[in-house]
Amino acid sequence: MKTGIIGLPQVGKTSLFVMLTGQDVSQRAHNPREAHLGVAKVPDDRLDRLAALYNPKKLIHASVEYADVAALSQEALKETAFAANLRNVDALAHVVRVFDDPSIPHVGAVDPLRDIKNIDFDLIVNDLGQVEKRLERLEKDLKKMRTAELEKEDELLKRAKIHLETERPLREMEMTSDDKKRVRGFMFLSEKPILYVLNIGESTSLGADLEAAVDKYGLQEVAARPNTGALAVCAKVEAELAEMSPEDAADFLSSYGLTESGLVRLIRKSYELLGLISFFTVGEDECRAWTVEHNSKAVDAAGAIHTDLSKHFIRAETIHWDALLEAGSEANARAKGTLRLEGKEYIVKDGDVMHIRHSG
Ligand SMILES: Nc1nc2c(ncn2[C@@H]2O[C@H](COP(=O)(O)OP(=O)(O)OP(=O)(O)O)[C@@H](O)[C@H]2O)c(=O)[nH]1
Ligand SMILES: [Mg+2]
Repeated sequence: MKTGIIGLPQVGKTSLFVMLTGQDVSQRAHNPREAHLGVAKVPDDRLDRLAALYNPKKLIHASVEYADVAALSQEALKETAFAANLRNVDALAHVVRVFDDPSIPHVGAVDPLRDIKNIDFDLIVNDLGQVEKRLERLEKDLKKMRTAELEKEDELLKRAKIHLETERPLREMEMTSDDKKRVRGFMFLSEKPILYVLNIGESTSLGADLEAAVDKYGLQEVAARPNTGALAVCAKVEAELAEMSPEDAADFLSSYGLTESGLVRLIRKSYELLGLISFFTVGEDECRAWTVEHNSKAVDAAGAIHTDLSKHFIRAETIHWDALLEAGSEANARAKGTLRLEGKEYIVKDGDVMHIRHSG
């Protein structure tokens, strides 16, 4: 999974990127048209606790890729390299300025809703340009030859055009899975699921402020739209957290009335937004988290590990992570009957531990 970090100038995009990936970008000469690319480990307490049981040689968390691009504007989007960096991501994280700091200029007073509308507008205009170009081409092609497929595409893009012209992003347009396949090649920017990340200032009541931020800035309605989410983080505090030992970080968090870092909340929200879940494989060699889509079957989960495993799938020994911890070992769980054998069609649950039996 790859997420593109977007936003207006100087809102904290790179700060967020550094907090997520732990990558030091300060020393790198940064061509503003090139993206910083980095990988964030998906923190998962469940996996850590399973690892404590197995003491494996390797512990592998799931990971998410992030691209930190230059500030977004209609002009920037016209540049092929800039737009290309964003087209190939699965989701967008739009960093919105809330923190108050007179030394860091902003487009005006702090107004998250205005900034959200403006950036969404730029994405919409870019998509509209693409749709219009394709429709012109289609009109010519349809004069030469009418095929059912071309007509369907024409109809869909006309509907998309009307939708975009009313300043609504494509992520809010109803599309069947066939429709989605038809437009996949365009990699429309306003179609991508989006998470609005409010970057709020430091305060002594940070825990409460983070929780209240979405309501306070009137984003409840926006956040409830299809394929959209919102949450608040404090990039400044997160940057400090990133440099601490786990024990110090826990103390530091609780001094702000927090139990989790913004990083954990942000990644969880992204998973929710993209409809993703995690399952685990465990053993003395390796404990590992895998990412699959919500409602995946056991055979698809096997395929996420290796295509051969889905081909030669027999059964999946399955147990929920907490039941395994409670039993203390797979043997105990088997004796208790909490370790089950599931078939290909079993719908994997978030937090399942699976061992795929195969004939390959
Ligand atoms: N006071 C305060 N300053 C912040 C916060 N987050 C980021 N900043 C500062 O804002 C400035 C811009 O931060 P960046 O992370 O570089 O922002 P950016 O969006 O990547 O900026 P561009 O790439 O230039 O558009 C830096 O000086 C940061 O230290 C915050 O929560 N509070
Ligand atoms: Mg930056």
